[in-house]
Amino acid sequence: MAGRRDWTRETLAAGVRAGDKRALARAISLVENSEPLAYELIQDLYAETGNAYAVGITGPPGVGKSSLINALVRHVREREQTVGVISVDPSSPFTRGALLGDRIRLADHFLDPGVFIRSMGTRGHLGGVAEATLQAMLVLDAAGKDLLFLETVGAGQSEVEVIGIADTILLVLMPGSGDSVQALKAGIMEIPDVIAINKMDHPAAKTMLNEVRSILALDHESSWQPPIVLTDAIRGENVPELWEQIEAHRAHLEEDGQLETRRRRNLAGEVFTVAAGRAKAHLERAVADDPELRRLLDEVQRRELDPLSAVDEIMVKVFKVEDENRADAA
Ligand SMILES: Nc1nc2c(ncn2[C@@H]2O[C@H](COP(=O)(O)OP(=O)(O)OP(=O)(O)O)[C@@H](O)[C@H]2O)c(=O)[nH]1
Ligand SMILES: [Mg+2]
Repeated sequence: MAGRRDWTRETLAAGVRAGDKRALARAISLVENSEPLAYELIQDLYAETGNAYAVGITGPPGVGKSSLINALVRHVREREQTVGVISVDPSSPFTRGALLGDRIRLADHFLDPGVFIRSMGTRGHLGGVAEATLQAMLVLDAAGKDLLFLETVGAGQSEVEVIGIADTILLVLMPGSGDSVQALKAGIMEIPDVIAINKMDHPAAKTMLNEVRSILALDHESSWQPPIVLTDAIRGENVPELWEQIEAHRAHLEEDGQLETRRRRNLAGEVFTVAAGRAKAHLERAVADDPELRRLLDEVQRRELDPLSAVDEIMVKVFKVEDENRADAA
């Protein structure tokens, strides 16, 4: 039995390929901690990925995302599909297995060899949330999981970046979560492909359904109209119908090569997001370590130097790039 320190690049890659739970757990811990071995592992495995279908599940806190994932996992397991689940909790520091609530909710599946579940804290990951999540998803993809479920809370910019790698995005709402309806209306959440209104027993469920439906009706352009499904995650009500809608979206994407287009766009987006995250971290370090750069910021504050001139100097000094427009004008 390989102990904690015994994993090598080769044994870890072999363990991941075999879907060994200990190897997967170790690989994702390495990812969380930005360990060099994680990068090497992804290098080795990347060519073998792209087979899993990824469903992103997002929505406000407490609407029942984890409960719904639990019910969906049960449903797809009945159909013999294997699943990897990553629950991202950007606010929590690294804690293997993170949230107690999720643990209990997803405990049904812990002994099932066809299911791998992991909560991931990402605060403190050098490359940010998107980078850590992308790598964890690639690990589970390489492990041969048919389906990947990725849970994120909320719909802020960083969550959108995280969920951006999913093939199908499921937005979970519950009656009374008015803020998210507002966000949908404002177009902040132009992301969902399928919408679940969970806790359908709630007296306001129908009202919410109509509200969401009327917002979606404003969009006449898309070739895909997000279906809305009322669900009860605890009793499993309408979970098969929800899964059917997710599969319908998948079929829609696969129909005319749209899935490939979307994945290409998603991966390009991830590369840019991760590169931008690294560039920002590099910049922050450079400013912190360089009194001259810090002085520039002081000068901006004292109004002795305008902000864009400071930017120019920083770009030249830190990234060795001249502003093209300005260089042309000069
Ligand atoms: N009545 C009812 N309760 C539900 C339903 N789905 C989830 N719950 C309950 O709602 C609470 C939150 O459920 P979770 O599945 O943890 O919700 P979540 O969206 O994953 O929560 P966070 O990850 O903390 O944002 C739990 O107490 C669940 O038991 C449902 O369909 N009906
Ligand atoms: Mg949850």
